Amino acid sequence: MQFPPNFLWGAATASFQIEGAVATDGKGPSVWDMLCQRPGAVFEGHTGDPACDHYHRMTDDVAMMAELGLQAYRFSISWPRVLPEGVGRVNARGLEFYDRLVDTLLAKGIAPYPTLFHWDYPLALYARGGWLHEDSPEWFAEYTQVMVDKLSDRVSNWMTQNEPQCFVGLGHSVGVHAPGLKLPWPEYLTVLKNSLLAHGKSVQVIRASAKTKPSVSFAPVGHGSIPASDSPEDIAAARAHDDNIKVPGVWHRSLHLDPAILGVWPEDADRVFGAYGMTMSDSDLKTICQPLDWLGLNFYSAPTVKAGPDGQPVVVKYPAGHPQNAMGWPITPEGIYWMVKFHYERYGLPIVITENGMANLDAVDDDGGVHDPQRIAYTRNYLKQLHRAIQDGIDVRGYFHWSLMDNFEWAEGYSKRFGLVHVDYATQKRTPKDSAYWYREVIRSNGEALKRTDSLIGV
Ligand code: IFM
Repeated sequence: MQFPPNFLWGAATASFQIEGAVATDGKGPSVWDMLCQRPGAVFEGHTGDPACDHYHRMTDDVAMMAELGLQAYRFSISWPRVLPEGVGRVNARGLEFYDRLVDTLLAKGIAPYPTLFHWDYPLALYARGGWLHEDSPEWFAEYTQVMVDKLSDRVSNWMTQNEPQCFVGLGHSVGVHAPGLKLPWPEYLTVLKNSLLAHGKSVQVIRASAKTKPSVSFAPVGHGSIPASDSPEDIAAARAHDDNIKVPGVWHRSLHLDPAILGVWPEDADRVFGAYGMTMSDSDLKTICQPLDWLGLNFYSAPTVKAGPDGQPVVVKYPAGHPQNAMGWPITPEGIYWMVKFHYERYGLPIVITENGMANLDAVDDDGGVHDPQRIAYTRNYLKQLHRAIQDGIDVRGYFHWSLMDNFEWAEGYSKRFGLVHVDYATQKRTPKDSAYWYREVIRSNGEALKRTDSLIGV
């Protein structure tokens, strides 16, 4: 079972989830620092300090990545570490951290894949209105310029934003992510529009200023419904379940991807959200829709969908006891196949899986190892389905496991462990789990190791 010759194997993290050092070397606070102080917002009051203390342990962490055979590393840049007020004054020490990170990765032969924004929005800009402010797209463009000027002589692969559905929807409508707002739909739509304009302007800046030829994308949540059967009706229903907007909601894929990739505001978005006064002009869409080189997709779980008597999608409930991860998310390997298929058919861009993995109840065993056969089985089965998609002609170019190491899982604090590497937060000891050694074998064999079903290869 071979993946294509240049297939890229990596792992991913995000700044707030691993760096710690939330007020070190001139870093400004982010909206996540603020939300962590709100009683009840984050599991047991956990905060971003010290997380994995990666800010101080970066060199060793990169050495560990090299030992694990990673070819690429997806990380995010903390906007307020670089621009403590969000715009204006640059914090040289913050910038220097990412400069060193890139050099350290390159010295180990690991390709850097930075994401400009993975949710740690500068608190100073939030105080000025945040994503509701009409200047917020420009603020993001200014920040992009700083990073491109600094890193683009060595970095060519850029992602603008991670999972806009989450920071827009969970942050500004559902209220469980920072900044913890439950805005009415009109304001939600303003945040959505400004985030889209910010993405577009950011791509423009990257293309205009990069010193090496850039390859640009973003990393939305990948939705994929699994058809209940191979019948054309069920397949059409599963596709419609992902594409159609029937009621106001924050997860609709096409609210983000249609404007950014197709340059259109979906008709059913107009129908469902039209009453809330948001307008999307041709000139907005022109700014938002910039050419992308590939599409990053984060994928974890999918519903199964069948065609109802009228052909409309109906979600089929998973039976009691269906496998799930420690977040309670159903384990659905086939979902990644349908997710990349439906996205490729609708958007036509080459795809990179920018996140995929599972939270598990991992602990260090008496023998000093961390044995996580569930994560190995999960990843093996998802990767086999990804391979199936490639065999079917879908242009998938890479896979980043989420996550390199256990980290701050947002509102769940440190209670959920997604890493290939176990982190003891009290001592900061890193212990590669069995899955890390297994993944190294998968990378080394370019997928051939997936044919084996035992969990101990490479350990
Ligand atoms: O930890 C998150 C990540 O920051 C964004 N995607 C989903 C992961 C697991 O919840």
